[in-house]
Amino acid sequence: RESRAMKFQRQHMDPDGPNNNSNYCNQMMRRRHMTEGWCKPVNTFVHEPLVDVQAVCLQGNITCKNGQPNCHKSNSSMNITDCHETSGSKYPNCDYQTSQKERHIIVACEGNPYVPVHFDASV
Ligand code: T3P
Repeated sequence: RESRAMKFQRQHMDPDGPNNNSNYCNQMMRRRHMTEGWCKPVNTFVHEPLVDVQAVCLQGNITCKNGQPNCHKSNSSMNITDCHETSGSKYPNCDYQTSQKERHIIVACEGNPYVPVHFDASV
């Protein structure tokens, strides 16, 4: 079965993107299986090398939104794309707004090796 670390990569890693395309989120949310059973309402893709995102687990330690102590904020801003479900989206026709940004990312990390398992926020 899919580990939490692999799930993070499926949901949040796209080192080669973005493809500068307003349909990016519609395509990627479907391709990465986040439109099966429901439309995942908010999801961020990170366009940086995996090693650089994994390294965030060694960077500034902060409290996660859910109160757990294992979140980390990237020292540098990163290229990301935020996908937000539109008001007109209706499952199974999941529809997303695509917004490219440069932000510091906040991820939760777990395990040994200590790797990202959840995307908490961008700031
Ligand atoms: P996951 O835990 O699988 O990474 O918070 C609920 C989900 O929304 C969570 O999924 C992360 C995702 N999310 C983003 O991907 N980007 C954001 O900026 C925020 C706020 C949430």
